[in-house]
Amino acid sequence: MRHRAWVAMGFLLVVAALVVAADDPRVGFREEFEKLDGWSFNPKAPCEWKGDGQTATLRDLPGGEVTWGASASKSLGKVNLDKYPYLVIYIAEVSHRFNAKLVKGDDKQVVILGVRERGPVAAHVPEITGWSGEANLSVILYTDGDGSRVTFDKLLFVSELIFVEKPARRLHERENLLPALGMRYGIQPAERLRRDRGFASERTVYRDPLTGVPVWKLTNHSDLDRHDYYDIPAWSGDGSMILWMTAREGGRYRRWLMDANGSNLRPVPTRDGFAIARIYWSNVHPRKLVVSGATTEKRFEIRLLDAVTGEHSVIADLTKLGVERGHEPPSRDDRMFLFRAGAEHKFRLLDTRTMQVREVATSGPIHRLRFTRAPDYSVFFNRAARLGFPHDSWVVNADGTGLKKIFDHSGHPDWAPDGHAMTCYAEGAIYAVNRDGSNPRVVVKHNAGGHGGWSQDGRWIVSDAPGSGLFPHQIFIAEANGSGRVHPVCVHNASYSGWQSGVPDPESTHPAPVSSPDVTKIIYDSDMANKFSDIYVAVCALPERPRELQAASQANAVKLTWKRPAKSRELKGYHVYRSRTSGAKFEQLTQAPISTETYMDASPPRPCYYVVTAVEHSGLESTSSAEACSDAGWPGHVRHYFEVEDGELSGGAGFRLVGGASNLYLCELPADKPQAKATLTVTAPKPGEYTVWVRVREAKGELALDAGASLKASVDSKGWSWAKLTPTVKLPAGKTPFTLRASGGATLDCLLLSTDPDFKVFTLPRTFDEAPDNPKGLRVVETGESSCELAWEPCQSPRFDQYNVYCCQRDQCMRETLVGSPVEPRFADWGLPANTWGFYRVTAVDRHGNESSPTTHVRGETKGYEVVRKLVQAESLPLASPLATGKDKGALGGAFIHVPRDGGREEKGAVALDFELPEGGQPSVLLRGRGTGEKLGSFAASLDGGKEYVVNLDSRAGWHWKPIGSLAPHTDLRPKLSPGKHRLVVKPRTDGAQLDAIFITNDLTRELYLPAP
Ligand SMILES: [Ca+2]
Ligand SMILES: [Ca+2]
Ligand SMILES: [Ca+2]
Repeated sequence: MRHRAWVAMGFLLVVAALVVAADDPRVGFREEFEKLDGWSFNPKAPCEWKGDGQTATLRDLPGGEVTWGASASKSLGKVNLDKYPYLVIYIAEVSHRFNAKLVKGDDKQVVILGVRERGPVAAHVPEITGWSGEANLSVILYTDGDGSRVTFDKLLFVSELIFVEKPARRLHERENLLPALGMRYGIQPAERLRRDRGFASERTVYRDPLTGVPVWKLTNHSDLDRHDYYDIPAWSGDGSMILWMTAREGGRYRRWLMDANGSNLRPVPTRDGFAIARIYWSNVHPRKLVVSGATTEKRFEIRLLDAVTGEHSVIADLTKLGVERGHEPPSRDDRMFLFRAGAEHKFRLLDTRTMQVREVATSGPIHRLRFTRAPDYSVFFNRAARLGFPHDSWVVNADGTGLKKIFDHSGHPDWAPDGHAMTCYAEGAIYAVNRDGSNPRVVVKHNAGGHGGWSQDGRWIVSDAPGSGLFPHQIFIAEANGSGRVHPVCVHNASYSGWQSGVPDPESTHPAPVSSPDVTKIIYDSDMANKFSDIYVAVCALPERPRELQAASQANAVKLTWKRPAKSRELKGYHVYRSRTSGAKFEQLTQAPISTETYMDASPPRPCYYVVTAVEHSGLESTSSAEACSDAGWPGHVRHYFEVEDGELSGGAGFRLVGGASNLYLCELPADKPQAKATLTVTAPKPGEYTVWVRVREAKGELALDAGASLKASVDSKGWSWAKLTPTVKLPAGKTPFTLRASGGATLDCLLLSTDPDFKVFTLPRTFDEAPDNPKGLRVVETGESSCELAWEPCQSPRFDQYNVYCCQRDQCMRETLVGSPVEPRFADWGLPANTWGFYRVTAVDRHGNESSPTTHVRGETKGYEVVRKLVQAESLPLASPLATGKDKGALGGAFIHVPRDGGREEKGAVALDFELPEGGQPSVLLRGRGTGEKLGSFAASLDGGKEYVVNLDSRAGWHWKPIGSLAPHTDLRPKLSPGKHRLVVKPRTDGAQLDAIFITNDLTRELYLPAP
């Protein structure tokens, strides 16, 4: 199992020091597990229930119908929840996951979920359940995981919590939504993941638990991965590539690219040794980057860099211009650049057409500096809250005139794409204010907020929230038009940590969402899988579909023409589909997306029906265009679909983002808004008697359609269903307005119009509901100490999008978990313990979400090796002058070593550590320490007299661990050491640098949660 020994030891100390007195007045109910009577068990889930007079252990046994865990339940009698609202369970041991439910009458609710660590865990029962007063309660304690085990020490209801009793996660709160990936950590076998152009896809696709929209976890690496920031585009202008940052090359961030579907992870290509300092996507060239940096001759230049070929061209030589090296994001035409001027109250503006630099005075120290995005190059800055200056928002013209304060606040500011207004966070709300400072207004008040900015179409404000407010731990979009409506997109579950938290990069724990060029996707960061963040993308809309499809009959062929969608910056091309039956059974005619708005179908069967879709570079595909028929007069039946929310929604009707809706959106007709209606225009290709169906959810009462005639259906449905309206309606060819109302409230997805009254409508209006064939030839290619590589035959379906790889610890795969969604027919599972085995199977998924049946299982088994894990206290090593020992409660062993801060000595001493690696290999070396005062705590380390690596410990973060350069755990660049003895030398480089401990390991599956006191 995992190596959590230190964590466990730390916890025992806390618990030993803590005795809950029997007469504690805060305790209203107590179960100490001294006796084990009164408990009952699920007969379908065999388990063992054993006690030792102080604790009770519940263990899942093999057999039975329920193979995923075990449960024990007991009636607790009456508990006064007003007086004792907290349930606290002291867990002495937990092997997998522990959960608890409370039962009151018929109401059964999860109150504690997914606890993986021993210790007391608390839940505020009234807040979670809505129950109050004196209640007759039963408790169900259950474990997750085949063969899982949990040992209980105490179960209490208390009036208030003491300091060790931490509230449990709420549902959706900080839950790792891909638990199997959270269990896989350690060293990625980079050599196994190399592909032709870059590294293999790390993408895993899942559904958000809140809205059901697809979410792509794009990186799966134990070191830090993040995108840049909420106001800096992550996608290239055409949506084909993502620019991101990763520390996987050891120690510090480097800029990498990936394709928009999550494949081909690779460093940004550079040439001639040009060292990139700043990097942004060009606003003009869809696949180019604007970078600044240094040449090998120490010239500082701004360059235009082709992200595909790596070719550079120089935009400006900064060496002689007297500007600072780093530039801010360029103007919208890439012509103007902003530079800070150190601590001075001014900035510099470079016009690359004239190569003139203008100095512009500001009103105080600058915190953020940006163009407003208006065409006049006006500049925004906010003042840094220091030296008595407030944190407020200003604009100034490019020529230095018109300096003006526009708003008294400036939390996370961002500008509309046309520069007409700014938004920022203030007083629990997102505010918008015009560029001249007029009309300050609340976009949405949600009481906790975050980083947010405008979508590139100006329609939305995309934002995030920490664990509080109206949208805890969520990414949401607010309508920028002032309607006040907000649409949750997904749960990010990032920790939102501060600078004192000691997490490796606090900024990477703030999701900082930013949308893609066509606003179909939102990228964000989250550390939910482990402390070292990863990049996620939530799908928030499908691409727009092609317009005005026409079919023209020509001799033996049919020529199709259509119009490019209005919003199509990310468009890769189109797919053309044909069927003999209107509305069903379409086959894809195009293998790869085509880039023209025309298609010639030679010798099709007649009559036949066509639809066209738009596909973006990420692989997302639109819903189908309106149908066209090969023959005039539309022989055969008509079956046409329309999205209800595309209509005009009025009287309190709104739309909502829901993963299960045909195009991710539906129309909401609230029960308490009798005037709510949706009016949409439908087009009938020929006159006739039409039947209308509507796809509904959460619908009650009467659904009424005014289509000139009046149609009705009685609805009563919580889940999705199709309501058939009666009677039929006689429609002319062409357009007819339809108005829909619901007497008891309903949500409406889409509508089907057909001349075929007997049509069996049961699926989504997607044209394709057939799953691809399952992948063939799944086999284990190679296994290592911590990895298992699989391969299979490529999927042949032209609709193929990705594979899903599932893993489980037993062949029934009752609780198998998703571990990856690669696009390649190969996958390396890694971060596995040595000497362990599991079963894998793989499915194929198409662009419409249809998933094939799985392959049969293959068994993968990792190899064993001798694990070395050496934790050495710095204070235990022989110290050379001027090194001295210091004491601190936060240091391991209560002590550390340092160079005392008594003024700039040349010689700072060194410590040497001898260790042995019996099998040799590639060890990781980490230092625990901190800086003091303003300075970094800086050390140099070398192994066996080799190259010196610098490791800088941030003063703000307190005591923390950091890997040494290329001895970082998560890189394949670590030196290979021969079996036997080795020597590590660590030298302080700054006065006041404090070294607490050194950790050396060859443990490939080591979690980076290192020991803390
Ligand atoms: Ca990561
Ligand atoms: Ca819909
Ligand atoms: Ca120590």
